[in-house]
Amino acid sequence: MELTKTAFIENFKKRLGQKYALDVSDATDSELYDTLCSLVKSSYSAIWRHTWKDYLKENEKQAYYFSIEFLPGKLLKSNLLNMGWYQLVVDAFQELGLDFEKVAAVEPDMALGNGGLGRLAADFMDSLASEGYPVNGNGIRYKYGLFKQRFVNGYQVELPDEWLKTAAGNAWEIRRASKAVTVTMGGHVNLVQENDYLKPVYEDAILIQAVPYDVGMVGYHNQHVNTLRLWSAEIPDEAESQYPTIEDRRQIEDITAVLYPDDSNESGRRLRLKQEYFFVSAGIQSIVRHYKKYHEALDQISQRVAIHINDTHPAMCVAELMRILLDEEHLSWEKAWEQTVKVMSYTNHTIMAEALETWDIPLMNEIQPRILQIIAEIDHRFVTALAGKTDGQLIERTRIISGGKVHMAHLAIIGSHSTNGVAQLHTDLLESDVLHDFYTLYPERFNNKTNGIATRRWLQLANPRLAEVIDQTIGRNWRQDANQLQQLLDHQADSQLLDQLVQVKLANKQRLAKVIKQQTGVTVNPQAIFDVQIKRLHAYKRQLLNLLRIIKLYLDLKENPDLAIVPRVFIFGAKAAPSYHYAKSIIKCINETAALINHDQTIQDKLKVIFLENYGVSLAEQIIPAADVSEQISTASKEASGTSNMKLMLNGALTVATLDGANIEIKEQVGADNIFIFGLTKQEVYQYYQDHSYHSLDYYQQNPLIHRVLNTLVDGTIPNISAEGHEIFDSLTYLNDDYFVLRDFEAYLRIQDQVDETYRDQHKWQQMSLINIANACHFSSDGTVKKYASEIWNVRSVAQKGGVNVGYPL
Ligand code: T68
Repeated sequence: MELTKTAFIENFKKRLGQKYALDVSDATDSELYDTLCSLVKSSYSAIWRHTWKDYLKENEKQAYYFSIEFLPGKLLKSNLLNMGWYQLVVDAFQELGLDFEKVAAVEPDMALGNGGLGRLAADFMDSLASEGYPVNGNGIRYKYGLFKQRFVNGYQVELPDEWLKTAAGNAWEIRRASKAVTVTMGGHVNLVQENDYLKPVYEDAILIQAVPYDVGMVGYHNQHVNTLRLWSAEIPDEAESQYPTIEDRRQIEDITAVLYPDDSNESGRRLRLKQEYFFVSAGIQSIVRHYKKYHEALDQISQRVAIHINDTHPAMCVAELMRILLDEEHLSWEKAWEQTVKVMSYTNHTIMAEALETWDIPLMNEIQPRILQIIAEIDHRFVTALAGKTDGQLIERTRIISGGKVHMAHLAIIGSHSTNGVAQLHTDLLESDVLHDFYTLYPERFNNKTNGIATRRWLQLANPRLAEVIDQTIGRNWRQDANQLQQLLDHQADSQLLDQLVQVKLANKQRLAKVIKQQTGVTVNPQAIFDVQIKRLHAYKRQLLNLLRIIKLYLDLKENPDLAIVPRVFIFGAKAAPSYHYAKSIIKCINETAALINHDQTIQDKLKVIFLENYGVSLAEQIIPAADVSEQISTASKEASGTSNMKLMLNGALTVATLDGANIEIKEQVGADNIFIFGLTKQEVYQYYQDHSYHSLDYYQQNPLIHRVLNTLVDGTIPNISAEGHEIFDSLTYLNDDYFVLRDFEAYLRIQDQVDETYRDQHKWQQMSLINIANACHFSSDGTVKKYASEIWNVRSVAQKGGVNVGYPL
């Protein structure tokens, strides 16, 4: 049916009647939400079916993105936008006398990820569908998403995220019991000769039913819907009797119960390894089953299938595909290996050594003995092939099994044809340092794919005011093709446009000010600079550097209340891993500093510090459009890429940055004059590592300003932080300040003075802001996924971009 407002309203009322036997005026927000989702789903479902049937008809090569995390946030608005329904539905709701925003707010965030890695996977899914690529996601349907964060007396408290228990929790998923597969874990395995191959015989193994829940990934105006397949662990019907007690059953169901809340440091937990094998095995089995339905030759599978290993968590994909090709399909080792390497590709997201995953051999053996056997054989063949040809030490350093552990990154690199970093500097560091040995073995496998962000969510949806001003300036084509944003560069002298940017920012700041008031009770002045640092709480990201500067400003103002500073509202959003003690101490210190400053009458509006609870996708959508300053201040070399840096620039914030991760590429795009760069470079950091010449205690003892600021942590100036203050003080002084906070402090102060000075010249500021918005198109994930598709997976786009109106029918 043609999509008109009248038709929509008629259908909406009809569906509400069918589902709930209610009129619009009697329905709750939850019922209205559910009805709307149901209409949306019916519309895209027919297209969804065609999308994958067309893949088959055309014999398309498909790629599968394996990620232990996907962090989509809410999907209603994004689906409406991509379907071309958004404005129509808003108008229709208005006509019905309904509050669209209130109804949309019913949806819980789908928070099946920790941070950047999971959000990147979600932006990629949006871009892959919108660019018409035959690429599906494969992950875990956690019953509990990332914990909810509350502050109690300034401390982080974690609460469970029971997203599936809300009425609206599972509006988008389709449970596909018919596509379930069985995952085998534990027990023992013996190889028995049968005909001309060895057959594995499992003893005492546990059978787990993996049930897929599919979520449609709706492309932007192109009638293309991909699948995000999330697996849930259940007890197989035929094995019910094997699990008589609740405890037995729980052991199975626990596999997909909780998302591990650690963004980098989770240390060898048995359940985590089970999760990894569970979704890997389920995903690969279902891919092979699907492939076999339509193709015969498994020795050609790499021509039709690509599998992407997002960080090392799915690295067992290599061994699981080998297992199936060998044990179930009876390919020779050589043929199976050749195909596996061609199918697999891997992205590394961190250079932090402590975050590189390893597992104890006995644990791996306990979880899946056959997989350990296969990994051991891969390792053995790797060593044998290199023996005598290259330096023995290098072989020892690169082999998969050593020191009693299985090295997952080694498995991923050796078992795939492509290893990429997520920003140029990060890839350079992988090649020259962290993975240098592998780079000497396989230079051709290494490549860079700088991260990107979905401009649909992070501009069109999050910042409709800015989107409209852009429409008025350069037309609407940028909504299809983010590169068009560059046309904004022709309008730098358009003072009317610059004024409009001021108005947009102000309106967004007023909106955020309301959220702040509601959540914290603090009134902030929208005329002040909104200075934003939003990301996981981690020592290397240096929220502390920001905090020390805030303390310095506070001391300055106490000393000289008339000091003319540009008023600032410092806004933090960050969750700390529950086990990350130091990060939690930093949260406490920020919260206590905030309480001190916000309640000090003498400070007035000059300084406010706001730490918003429970940072996540939905909160980011409110904060980012309101930001003037973007804090990207990690120690050089530590942040693989960063993506909030890209989202904030897209929304016109100016970046204060170290030369780390993608900040370097942002600087290259906007030019050194349109970004505030400070601090140690990667070379300088590495030099310090080499010559050990950094002594942070000297900075405390010899620099009076640093002395004075650090003392506030331990002398009672900031109340209620006696333990945490000392802990942080010690880390920065006696423990030699791992992340060079004191070393970069003065440079940071200086660059922030420049920020103030620039802000005073609003014309200049808005020009810089415009240049940032225009150049953010270089960081559109549409562009990033195109490179993955052509340079790594070798898949092609099958849907034409829709032109203006390939919307979705009613
Ligand atoms: C981030 N990593 C990088 N990890 O830190 C960030 N880790 O620089 C980059 O922009 C982003 O990945 C995307 O490439 C993470 O977010 C995790 O969340 C994580 C989760 C589980 C285990 C390890």
